[in-house]
Amino acid sequence: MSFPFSRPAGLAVAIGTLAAVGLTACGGATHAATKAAAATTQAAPAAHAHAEVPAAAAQPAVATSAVTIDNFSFTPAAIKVKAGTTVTWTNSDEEPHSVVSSEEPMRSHTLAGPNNTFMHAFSKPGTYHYNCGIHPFMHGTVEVTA
Ligand SMILES: [Cu+2]
Repeated sequence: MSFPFSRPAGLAVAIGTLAAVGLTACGGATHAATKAAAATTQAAPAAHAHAEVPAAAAQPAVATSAVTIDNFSFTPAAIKVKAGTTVTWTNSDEEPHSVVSSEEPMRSHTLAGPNNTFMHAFSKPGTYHYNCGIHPFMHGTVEVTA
């Protein structure tokens, strides 16, 4: 690209004119859409990161004695009960699951179909981790308070 101006002032005018032309040419819907797309692209990773923070954080234990197994997860994953409470797990999935723990010795039958509940009484205070014996990636905890 060459400018038919010899003086710096003329060059500045030419650049200013080109910039104005560029803005004008870009001033339509296409430019607005590009800006919107750029804004969306920048906002998306931030929103994604924000969404991951609560999921990664440990969830507070819910005061309940009923755990539902749904979509390959124990819900709530962390519960809190008083010592002596009997906790009931109910499998709402089509898939069979079980409840197994070595910290609080318990091993349920396979929860499936009409035989889809398991009950276990927790007598000693402590925090007990358990998992599904069929899907070890399914975790839960029972916090037993005095
Ligand atoms: Cu399972």
